[in-house]
Amino acid sequence: MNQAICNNLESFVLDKGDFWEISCSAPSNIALVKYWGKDNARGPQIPSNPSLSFSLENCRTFAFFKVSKEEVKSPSFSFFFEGKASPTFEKKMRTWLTRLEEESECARNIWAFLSQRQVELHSMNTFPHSAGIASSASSYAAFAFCFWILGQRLLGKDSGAISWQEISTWARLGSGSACRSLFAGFTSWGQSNLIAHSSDYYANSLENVHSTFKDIRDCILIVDSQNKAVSSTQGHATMEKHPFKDERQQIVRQHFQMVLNALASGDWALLGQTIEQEALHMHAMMLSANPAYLLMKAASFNVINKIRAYRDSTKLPLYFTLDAGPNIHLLFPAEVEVQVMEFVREHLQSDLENGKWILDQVAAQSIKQESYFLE
Ligand code: 2P0
Repeated sequence: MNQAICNNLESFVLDKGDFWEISCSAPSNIALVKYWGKDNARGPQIPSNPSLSFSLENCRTFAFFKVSKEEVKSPSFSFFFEGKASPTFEKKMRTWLTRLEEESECARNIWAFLSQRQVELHSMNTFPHSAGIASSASSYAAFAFCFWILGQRLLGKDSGAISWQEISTWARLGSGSACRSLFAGFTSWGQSNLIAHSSDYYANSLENVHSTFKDIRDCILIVDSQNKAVSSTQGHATMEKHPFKDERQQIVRQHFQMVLNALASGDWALLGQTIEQEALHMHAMMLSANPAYLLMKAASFNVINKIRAYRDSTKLPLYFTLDAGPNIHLLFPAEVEVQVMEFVREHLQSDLENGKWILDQVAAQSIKQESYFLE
């Protein structure tokens, strides 16, 4: 498991004399049961419903964090995305750290320390921007880990155990779905009587998963990579006064239970039918919001219809889900990869933007001690 692999906290920190350099990579994730709507009355980033996802092995964010050890006369705090200064990300990081300060004493110490130091944050993704892959999930997960590692160093606890729940909580405060990216394999987030120790504050690894799903493939079919007209954060907000708010809660909880049953029993058909229903239900919430909006494109519908027709004729277990965007995640077991990828090339590629797709799979490890930026 991921947790066993990174027990040595010190290995994430390089001592460069006047500076510490902390780096790691974290995976993005794709939800099978969607976090859609927040319960703002109960605190920041509290989900309206339990959600469930798996982490992606290859779609990752590399985070690199450089901080001066001693106080400096002119403290600085800057963010570089793919090597270029990004004031937008810098602002997001500041907002996140301020939010973290309110929630955790350890985070308060970190922010107080950073505000007297020279700080550089760097990130880059292994996947293209706006490809239907949640870069906020992998970014906040990676930086939550880096900040937490610094916090342990400041407390002199370099050799202690990693508190995945605390790091997941910190990531959630950056972006809800990020809390699920701290775990390999399948993950759930949100209080549910169906899962012991489940919480609205952090995610947990889902243990009861049949071996048939352990090497699940996800071919991400890029229909459109333009920025979305309505962000996920805005989308969550439309659920506050949504005319089908109560119905959504009832149905998403049914989906959650059915997906748990399917994952435990190894039932591909139940899993596949339920996740398709769930993805389309979330998009139906967008269509019926006030004001209504539509993130799927004509090609999204073409691709879905072709997937269903191919499944009907071949009886192969391939199913789709969508994130909050137009791109299609095509899920199938590893043993049918050759046939499915032939189908993708022959029948779906013409519907895709520049014929682009990304083949990924369930992550065997979440946080990795690696960096694009260092030798
Ligand atoms: C999910 N999504 O469960 C759902 C399904 C998109 C569709 O979580 O406002 O970026 O930062 O907490 O986590 C996207 O929303 O929203 C999301 P914030 P987030 O993956």
